Amino acid sequence: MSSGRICLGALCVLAGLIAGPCGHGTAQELASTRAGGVDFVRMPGDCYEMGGIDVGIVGEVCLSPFDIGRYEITNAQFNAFRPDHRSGSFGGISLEGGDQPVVNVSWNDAVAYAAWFSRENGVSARLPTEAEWEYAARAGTRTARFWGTSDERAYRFANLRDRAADYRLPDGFEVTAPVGSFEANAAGLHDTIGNVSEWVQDGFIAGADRFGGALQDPVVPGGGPLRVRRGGSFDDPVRIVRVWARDFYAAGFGVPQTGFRLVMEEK
Ligand SMILES: [Ca+2]
Ligand SMILES: [Ca+2]
Repeated sequence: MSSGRICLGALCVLAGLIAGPCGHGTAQELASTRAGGVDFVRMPGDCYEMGGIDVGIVGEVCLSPFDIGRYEITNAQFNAFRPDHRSGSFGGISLEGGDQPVVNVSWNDAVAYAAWFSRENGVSARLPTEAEWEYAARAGTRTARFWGTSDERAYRFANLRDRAADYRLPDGFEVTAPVGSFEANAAGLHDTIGNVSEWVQDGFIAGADRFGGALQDPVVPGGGPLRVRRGGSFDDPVRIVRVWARDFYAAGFGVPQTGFRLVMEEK
C-alpha cells in the first residue's frame, strides 16, 4: 500500500482515494458505478504526461471524465454475449474459468461486445482510448509501474510470466488468474499491468507524435489493420513491463494473451 500522497495535475491520489485538490481537502473515494454486472470507476477530467522513455514522451494530454472497468471482462461476462465463445487453453492449462478474463477475442470481437453491452444496458460503452487506459493504469504515478520501479514487488500487483529464464518471482498463476487476484492500483483498478494485455480503441502508429498535436481526448482512429494493446500479460517477463509500453496486433485475430476492459462515457 502506498504511503505517500501523489500529486499530478489538480488531483492527489492516495491509496485508492482521490484526495481532492493538492494540499487541501478530505480524502474521498473515487466514485464507482455498476452496469450490466460490470464495475466501473469514475476518472475525473484531468491532464497528465503520457508516454515514457522506451516509447517516447507524448507530452501532456488532457481527458474528459470517463468511467473505466475495475477489472478485465471475464469469460462469464463475454459468454452472456456469445455463449459459444471459448477462451481455450495455454500450455495445456485451461483459460475458461468464469472469473478468468476472456481471451482469444479479436479487437473486432471486443468492439462488438461493447456495442451489445451498450444496447443491453442503455449506456454508451466502448474500448478505452490508449490515452485513457494509460491515465487509469498510472493512477497518478509517474514511475514505470504503478507500484514503482521494482521488479521484486511485481508479484503482489501483476500476473506475469512464471515459467521463464527470470523465474525468480512466482506469482502463483501460470496462465490467466481470476480477475482481481492481485492488488489494485491507487485508483482501485486491478490487473492493468499483467494478466491479459488489453485492446484499446486506437489504431497503431509508431512514435510519440501520433496524435498530430491534438492532445485533448486524443485517439488514433482505426482504419488500418493494426490496433494497440496495453499492459502486458501472464506471458510477459517482468523485466519488460512498463505502464507506458505499447504493442499491436491485427484487429481481426484473437490470441490467448489478450483481452480487454470497457469504458463507459458519462452522460
Ligand atoms: Ca504468472
Ligand atoms: Ca491487464
